[in-house]
Amino acid sequence: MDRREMLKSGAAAAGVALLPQLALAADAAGKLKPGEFPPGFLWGAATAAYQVEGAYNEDGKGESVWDRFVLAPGKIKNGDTGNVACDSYHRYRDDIALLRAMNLKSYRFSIAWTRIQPNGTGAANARGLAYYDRLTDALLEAGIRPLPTLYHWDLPQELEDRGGWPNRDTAARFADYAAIMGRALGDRINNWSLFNESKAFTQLSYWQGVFAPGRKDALAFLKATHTVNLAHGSGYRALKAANAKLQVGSVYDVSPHIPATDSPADRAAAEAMAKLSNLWFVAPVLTGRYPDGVLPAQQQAALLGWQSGDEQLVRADLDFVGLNYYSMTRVAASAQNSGVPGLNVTVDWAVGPDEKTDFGWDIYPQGFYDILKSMQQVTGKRPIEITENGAAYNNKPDATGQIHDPKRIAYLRAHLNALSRAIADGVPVRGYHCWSLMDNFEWAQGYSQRFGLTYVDFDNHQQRTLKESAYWYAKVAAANRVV
Ligand code: IFM
Repeated sequence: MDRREMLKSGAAAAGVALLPQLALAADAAGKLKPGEFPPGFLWGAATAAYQVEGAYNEDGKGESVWDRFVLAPGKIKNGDTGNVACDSYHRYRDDIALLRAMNLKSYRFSIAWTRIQPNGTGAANARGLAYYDRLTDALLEAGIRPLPTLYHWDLPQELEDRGGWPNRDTAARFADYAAIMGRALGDRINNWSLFNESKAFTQLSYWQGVFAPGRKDALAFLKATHTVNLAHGSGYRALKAANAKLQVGSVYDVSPHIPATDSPADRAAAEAMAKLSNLWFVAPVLTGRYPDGVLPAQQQAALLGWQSGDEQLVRADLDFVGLNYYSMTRVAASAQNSGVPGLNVTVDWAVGPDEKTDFGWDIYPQGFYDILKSMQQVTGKRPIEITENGAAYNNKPDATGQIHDPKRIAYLRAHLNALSRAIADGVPVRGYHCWSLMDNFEWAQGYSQRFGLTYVDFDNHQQRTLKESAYWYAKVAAANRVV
């Protein structure tokens, strides 16, 4: 058996055997004690390309919208950029050592489209592909399942110049890119995610204007949502055409939407916003239909740029669903229109009575349980993976160099207990990824918000130090229960 063949069989061990595991898990679920997880549960950690890789212009990489956006004055706290970030492009072996130190068996990372197609179209850049080839092989050698996301927000700038996600053609470009990746790594990577948090990036990038490319145009946002759904369909088909055995999922950020008061207006606003945020992507992808009651029915097709036949094109019969959970969302009715026709709402993540993380987000573990139960009504029997959950706490090393982050441990403990309860109550969750493996570039917040289990010293060659929470999480993964 040559090395590549060995890695392929490693891939089988690290990933393909998930279906039998899941059956086992479903069997065991009802018998779980509080804080326990089913046998074979996958423990992991997550990162994303722009947030950790650095090497923003190496080996033929093209410019992404984030490479451009961070240069605009005032967009990113302290003027930070992801040019170097955690330097994972050069230090991925150190990152894998961190995963191993934490007894983790799954690594969720993302692929930078601009390393593969520098301008978003055309032939693959061999040096960019080679990086993900090396990363994949090194993970498999370490017995860790690679779980790549194709799109974690770093659109090639050239595609943005052609209209970005509001331009329907971007869905076809995404499918070309997905096909390249499926052909290049589908022999060793079995589980693929199409998108990360379609809701967050379309709302923040095209509606609120706080993420790259910084557009504030509610109508462009609506078009973007539909192109992203078309790209789910086209990307799914492209991966399956590249290799019919691939298991294809996508990652959705979900959150219970709680009315600010009990008034009928606030309740209606929360309900509409919940549909726009929690269901707007997963529902069309699984059913071919958008949720009713968000856009005025007569205008919906025009607002989305919907064409006849799209009910088939958006469909992707996902093999698994990734869910990210951080906090709840409070919603109130507003006198002003949000820019989206028919939607008069104000939204706030941090006005509840609960304790907050350092980012100011409400800590609400019950919401994790609630949203899993409600999403299961949409996703049915499909396996779910928690693809992100975590908290920003900005603890620094003490005099001995150790990082004590008891609040992160408390946050994770409470959320894992809620997750264990949801699994015991029948939600088919097969894995959990903490956000994040390490401190990294937190988008508009730059390096000011630290989500990592690992401390990264950005002033000292990106030196990595496991935090107290990492040692705790390692014990959880080894014991397969909350400790
Ligand atoms: O850092 C982000 C990640 O890129 C997507 N999900 C939320 C995280 C914390 O804000």
